Amino acid sequence: MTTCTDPDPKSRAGAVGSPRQDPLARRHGRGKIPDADRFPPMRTWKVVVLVDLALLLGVGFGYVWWGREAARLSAELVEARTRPAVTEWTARGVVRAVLPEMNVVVLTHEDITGFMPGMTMGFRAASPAVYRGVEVGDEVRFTLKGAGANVVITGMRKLQ
Ligand SMILES: [Cu+2]
Repeated sequence: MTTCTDPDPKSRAGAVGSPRQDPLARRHGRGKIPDADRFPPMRTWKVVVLVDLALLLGVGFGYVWWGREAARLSAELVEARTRPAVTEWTARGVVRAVLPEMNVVVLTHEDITGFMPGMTMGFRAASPAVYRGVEVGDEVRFTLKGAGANVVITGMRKLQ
């Protein structure tokens, strides 16, 4: 007899299994109001899910795009760091040989500050025009241009 008159609400909640006391069942009852019929809860859920999906896709694609962009930028940065800068030097030298078939001029050149000490060596010419009119034994002033060891003579002028 005590169980039927138990005033404790917690023990009543234990009877939630019955459909009359289920809060969801009560909600369904409210769904029968005409206004709620015009905008069924399912449609709102569909919209929310679709918007969420669209946002997720948008953010996902943006993330992938940004990831690729970041990778490309860092690769470019590494390349720019390792690639030697294009530099130009001017020095004096004496022509030892002109090899048009190789497009090379052999010069004994003075110290080229910041590049190499004085020596005799061959340089590639940017074009045959560079050594046109230049003969073995001529003292010349020449301009080198390039990056690292990859340099060419871009100009050569006979002195005196
Ligand atoms: Cu040299």
